[in-house]
Amino acid sequence: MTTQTQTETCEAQTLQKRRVFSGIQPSGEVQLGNYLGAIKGWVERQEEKVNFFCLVDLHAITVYQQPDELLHQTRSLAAMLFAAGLHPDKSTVFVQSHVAAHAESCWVLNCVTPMGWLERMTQFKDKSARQESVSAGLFDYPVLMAGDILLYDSDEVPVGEDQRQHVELARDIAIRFNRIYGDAFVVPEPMIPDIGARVMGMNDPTVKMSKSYAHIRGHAVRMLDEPKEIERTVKRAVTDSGSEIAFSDNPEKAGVNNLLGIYKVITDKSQPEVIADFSDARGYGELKSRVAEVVIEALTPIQKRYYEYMDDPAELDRMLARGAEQATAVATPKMDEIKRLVGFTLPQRS
Ligand code: AQP
Repeated sequence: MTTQTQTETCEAQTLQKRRVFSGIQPSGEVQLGNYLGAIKGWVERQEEKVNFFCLVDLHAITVYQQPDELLHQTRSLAAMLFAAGLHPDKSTVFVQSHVAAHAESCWVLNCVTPMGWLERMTQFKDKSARQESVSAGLFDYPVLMAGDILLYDSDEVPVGEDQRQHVELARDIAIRFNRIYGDAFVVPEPMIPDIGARVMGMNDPTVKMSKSYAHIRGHAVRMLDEPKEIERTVKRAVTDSGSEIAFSDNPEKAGVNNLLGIYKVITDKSQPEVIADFSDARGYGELKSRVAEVVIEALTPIQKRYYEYMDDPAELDRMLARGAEQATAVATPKMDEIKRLVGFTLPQRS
């Protein structure tokens, strides 16, 4: 094959690949739910798609973040994503505030989004109930997220169940904009994993495991927890007074169901295989020990690579700069298209 034919084949393959966008907030220590519900799937499918993965720092400040901590958390999250297996040759990994089009698109989309749509968002209701003072940014969070997704003509948005409503809102906003101003946006689809979509708190299996609760003892397995800490958290996980180890929708069995779900996603086994693995288990104590074992086994190599990245901040900055450049090359022309459709004048560029 000539070099030109090779390049053409490569471009044709890239054109056929579906585009994926997803984001994660540098709003605290990454927890097992973020990994199993989102990051693990991003890594496993990065070969098949054209990927944009964004560290959404603009979203993070919708709830106050101590500035020094935000700075650390953003670098730490980048190191974690690369350590988990995102590769800069296969995925564009970048920081949201490095690409100006994200904030710009949010403003334009704000002006086509009815307030009533935002008032229905359950995450806003949950998060605002926990704040003393609720920012306009928190209310507007889903519109910024719509801008993130739509700027990249994303076909798919892989997220955990908690973000489904926001992706559906992004679809509605795209359809409304296209109808008012003309076809600018691809209407994206949420991609929610069957299991792992909602990892629940170890201390309370009725509440989603969350970075914001990660400081509460026993709530989360954090990605950087040492093996002993992971073991302690899993062994203390709330279960029930029974002894049956089975997948179940029964709210009383939510703790056991959560542990089995974690085991299933980490080991990539089917439900019958998981149940077979525990056929000889003597009670929940043994279930917990084995779940802790597979979690530790999965996280240990990620932690090792994480610390290697954190030891080389200059390299981490270079990787993020490369991601920002690639993302800007896609987002800026899209933003220009949006501006033209809305009727804005575009400044002359040299
Ligand atoms: N418990 C979870 N189970 C499955 N998936 C989860 N995700 C988060 N928690 C779970 C998924 O992780 C991705 C990144 O999440 P995010 O940082 O954008 O915000 P979030 O959904 O609000 O996650 P947290 O951990 O609860 O953060 P805070 O506490 O800061 O709000 C998303 O795909 C999400 O679905």
